[in-house]
Amino acid sequence: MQADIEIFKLIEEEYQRQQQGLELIASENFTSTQVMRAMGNVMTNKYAEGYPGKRYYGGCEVVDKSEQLAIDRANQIFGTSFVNVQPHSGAQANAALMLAILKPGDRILGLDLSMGGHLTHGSPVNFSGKLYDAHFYGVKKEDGLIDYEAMEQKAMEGKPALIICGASAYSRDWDYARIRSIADACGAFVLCDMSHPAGLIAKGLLNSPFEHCHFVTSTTHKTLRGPRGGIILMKNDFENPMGIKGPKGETRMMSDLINLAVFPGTQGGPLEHVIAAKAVAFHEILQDEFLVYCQQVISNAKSMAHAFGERGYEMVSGGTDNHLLLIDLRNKGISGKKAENTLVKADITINKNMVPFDDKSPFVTSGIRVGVAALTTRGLKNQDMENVVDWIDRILKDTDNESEIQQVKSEINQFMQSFPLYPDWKINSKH
Ligand code: DSN
Repeated sequence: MQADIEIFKLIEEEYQRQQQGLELIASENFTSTQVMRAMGNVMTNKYAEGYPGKRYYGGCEVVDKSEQLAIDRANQIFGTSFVNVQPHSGAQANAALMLAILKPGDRILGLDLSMGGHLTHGSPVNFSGKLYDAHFYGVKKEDGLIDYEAMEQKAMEGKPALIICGASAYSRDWDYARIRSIADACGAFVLCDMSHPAGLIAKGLLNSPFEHCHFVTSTTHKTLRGPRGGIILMKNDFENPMGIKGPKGETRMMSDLINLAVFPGTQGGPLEHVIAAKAVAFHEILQDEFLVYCQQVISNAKSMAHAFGERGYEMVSGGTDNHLLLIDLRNKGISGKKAENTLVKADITINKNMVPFDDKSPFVTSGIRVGVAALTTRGLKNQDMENVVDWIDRILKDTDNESEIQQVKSEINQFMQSFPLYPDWKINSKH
């Protein structure tokens, strides 16, 4: 068979792009070489519909062991009693969880997308807004913090079946105990989608949702620094209060309903190579080095907030508790779209983002979201955040100055050579 030169050339190009630029997309990270090795191997060949010990295919005895390792390690990290490691992504995890606990038309209450929420928390263009009756809470105009009073009022009036917390662009921690008490008062379940700060939660650096939220979902590739994928967790399993029975009339536990909602409910064969890579990432998260990494993430984010503040940038909520910042560019007279498109010319990757009470469309936006998880993996420290913000500021101060853009790009490319991404990287069409 002829080697596929085109794709392997593109993989090499993508490696060079990642190596030489400043990666500030808050949902991205650089996974380890052993995680990548676990993702590209013979396990991709295996069909394993079902769960360890209960598969619909023969020959699953090896992948049973690796999937069980992933499950056991995730439970160890989070102190949980149940985890499903099969969701292909965070969106799949949320779809399966909602399928397990809701009926079409049931009411859900999530953080508005334009205030930092996620598509799968009820957006009208997503399954969650099409299948369920989605309502939203937001953040307060005066301080950009979650408006728990409005959440409570909406919950008590609307009696949702599910309250969703967690966000894609919220830089502060959450009061899970308060959300649970609101849910208990209106008879709702609570789902925390911890995708963004999951790594920081894993190492105890942010409030834990597990005591208070019935269900927790996450991606595995953001601050958890694993392969692209999703997981669903519960601290305590419990009998489903919806009265759903099994084939012999037995009461179903929530864990059964969730497993059934992942497979066969929303997915077919699990990606056992990716599950093996999740297990590797979980092994890394259990090490002390990962705590040092997460501490540096938070510290870098605070240094970055300080540097932006010194240069007159306004941050939603005034700063950060986690790995990201949401910057409102309205006082700088530049849109998020223009900022994103200009910064990328200098090899700085961020994303445009709506800010609360935005007057621009989601295609233009008034803000940008920046995160430090990926740069921290590269080895950048507090003093480097000052340089990073300085480069961003030099570009945003004069977005039409092409020679300054090229100058910044060359400084960045030079600087990033000191932080090799994968020093022994080697890929070509023969591999
Ligand atoms: N797209 C991811 C993010 O950037 O936050 C969430 O799905």
